[in-house]
Amino acid sequence: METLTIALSKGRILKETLPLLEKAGIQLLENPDTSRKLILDTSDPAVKLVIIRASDVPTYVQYGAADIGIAGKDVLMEHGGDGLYEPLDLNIANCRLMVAGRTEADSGQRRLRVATKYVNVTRDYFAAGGSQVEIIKLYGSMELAPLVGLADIIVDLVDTGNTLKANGLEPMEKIADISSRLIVNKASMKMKHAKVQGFIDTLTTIVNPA
Ligand code: PRT
Ligand code: MG
Repeated sequence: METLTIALSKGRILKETLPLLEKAGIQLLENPDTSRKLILDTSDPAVKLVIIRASDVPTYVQYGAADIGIAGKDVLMEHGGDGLYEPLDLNIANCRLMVAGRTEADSGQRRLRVATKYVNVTRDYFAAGGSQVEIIKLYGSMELAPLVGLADIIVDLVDTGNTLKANGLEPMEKIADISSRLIVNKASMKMKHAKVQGFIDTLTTIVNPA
């Protein structure tokens, strides 16, 4: 039997993906919140989900460890598009990638320090604007960096803006609108074409009903 392996992350992406899969007739056989399994069976014996870190999803799909993945555009911009097709915007887990800081941020003569986990995107964004910045790579809680003097500004995701506000930070510039995308391994697209294309078509109709 030809199987389809779909990689995605726990948390908001899984939560917003499950209703789409259900409309496609695919249900999880166990509760992902309580299960410790990393490979989840579904009601379709030919479809399995693998649950991994959000930032690892493009890597699994690029190398063919999963045929299909669901990843935020932020993660895809940072990873680059090697070995991947990106056929469908799922319009879930929407937010914005922004520059934020304290309005009075002023580094004086030295280069602005920017804390972010999006090192590649941040470098390209400031380079395109002609600014030389020093980038400080963090793995989380970027909002803390300006408060403790680690950085002048941050590049992070913003949804409601409540996290920025709670930490005395303000949105300054929008880098990109973000949503989650379906990504497909290029070899799977060839070798399992009917199955993969069928899945893309089904989800396309669910996400963009005529
Ligand atoms: O932690 P890990 O490395 O496993 O991954 P992750 O933290 O990136 O995973 P997860 O599940 O938190 O996010 C997965 C994806 O969800 C991201 O890659 C985005 O594409 C998408 N997404 C959508 C968001 C948000 N909205 C979001 N608001 N991801 C994170 N946030 C965080 C943001 O970083 C900030 O800390 O929420 C906070 C801001 O929210 P507001 O509402 O206070 O503005
Ligand atoms: Mg997280």
